Amino acid sequence: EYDPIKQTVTYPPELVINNQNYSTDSWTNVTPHILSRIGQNLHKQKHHPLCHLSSRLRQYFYQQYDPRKLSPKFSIIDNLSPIVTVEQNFDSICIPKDHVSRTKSMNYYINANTLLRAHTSAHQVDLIRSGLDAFLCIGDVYRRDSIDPTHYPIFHQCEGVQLFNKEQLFVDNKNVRGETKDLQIFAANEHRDATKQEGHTLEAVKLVEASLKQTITDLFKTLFPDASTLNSRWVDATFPFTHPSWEYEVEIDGKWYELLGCGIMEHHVLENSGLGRDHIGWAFGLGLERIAMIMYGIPDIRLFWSNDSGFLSQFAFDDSTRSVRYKPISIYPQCINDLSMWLGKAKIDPLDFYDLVRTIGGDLVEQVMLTDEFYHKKKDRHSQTYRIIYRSPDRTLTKNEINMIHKDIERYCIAQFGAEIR
Ligand code: FA5
Ligand code: MG
Repeated sequence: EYDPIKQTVTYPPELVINNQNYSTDSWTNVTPHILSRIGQNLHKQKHHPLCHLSSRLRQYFYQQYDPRKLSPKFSIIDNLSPIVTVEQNFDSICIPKDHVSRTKSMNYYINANTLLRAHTSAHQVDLIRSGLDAFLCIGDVYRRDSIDPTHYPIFHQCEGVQLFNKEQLFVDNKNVRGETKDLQIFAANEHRDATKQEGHTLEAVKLVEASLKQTITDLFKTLFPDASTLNSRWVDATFPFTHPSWEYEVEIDGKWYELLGCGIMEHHVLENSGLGRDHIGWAFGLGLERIAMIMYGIPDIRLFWSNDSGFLSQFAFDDSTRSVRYKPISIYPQCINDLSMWLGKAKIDPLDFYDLVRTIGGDLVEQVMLTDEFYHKKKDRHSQTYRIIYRSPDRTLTKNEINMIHKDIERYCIAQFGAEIR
């Protein structure tokens, strides 16, 4: 039996996922709601908007040919299992042992060693090891996160990586005798600063940066043909596995949206992949939902999981480059319910509360916020108020239906936290 709060007490000793057995332990925190979505592979479901977008990414990158191999330069991998090791998701790409992104409160762990990948970067090292020097890796990723119209605990990413050796990088920088021998990717005395890693020459870094930014900018021009109206910008960023790093943002209706993170790959990642001091490369990771929402005008991230024909039928066409705008069938009303409660000496971790609400309310929950929190000295008790906004993405909910869910949430809070509803 699943108990969203005292998860460890009630997990069976083993979970069976995709016919594989995984032992559970004190790290286990995957929820049934999440497990039920493994294997749905929206990015491969015919006519699904995420599948149309995947096809467009594929088409864009397949245009580039490797003149020596007479085959597309980029390999495209979209079928890797989302169940990965801690080594793959974090260690292999140099995420420090004490980094916050590793915590139970941010991830869905199956056990202390195994989790649902939090990003497609988990596969960088394996794919480079397998011999690839240019690839896309597309798949579902899982994170415990806030609840609102642009965040969902499962979304899809596309990782892109391109590596260059000296000949590939300096191909347009030959001297009059057709040689590149005076140019180097690596030099002994180079130190790390804001513009580059230790050991890298600035000229190599700048060429890779230009290739990365050119690729991304041109990709978005292709995805949004009327991009003259689309403002974009590069924002400096930090990732443990790239340096320097950037985020790419676009402006829609006066708001800036982050579409991807990217940068020059940390040389240690290439070393972990078995490469020596002869390659440099770029990597990016973009969110498919964010782009599809802009491309099709889809207002709510939960719609991607809708089985409603009113949604899916709007994408039932074969030509993925077709430009369509999503038309809401009608606007369904929101229903706002507050839950105020007295707790004991311990507060509820909002992330635990979000999981609880998502587990009980499923996709009928649009947004959850902690709206008030205080400590009453005399009573020696904490108080928390959460606002839960219910709305179905594709139908009108009845009052009764919402009340039943809301009452269930209250019951859990009473049973598990000794909460007293105010
Ligand atoms: C990453 O996941 C890095 N692995 C990206 C990367 C790859 C950087 C390679 C450098 C090199 P981030 O957590 O920012 O970074 O997520 C990347 C993109 O995924 C975001 O820009 C956004 O488009 C999307 N994304 C992130 N969180 C969510 C969410 N909760 N819901 C929907 N999309 C999301
Ligand atoms: Mg980010």
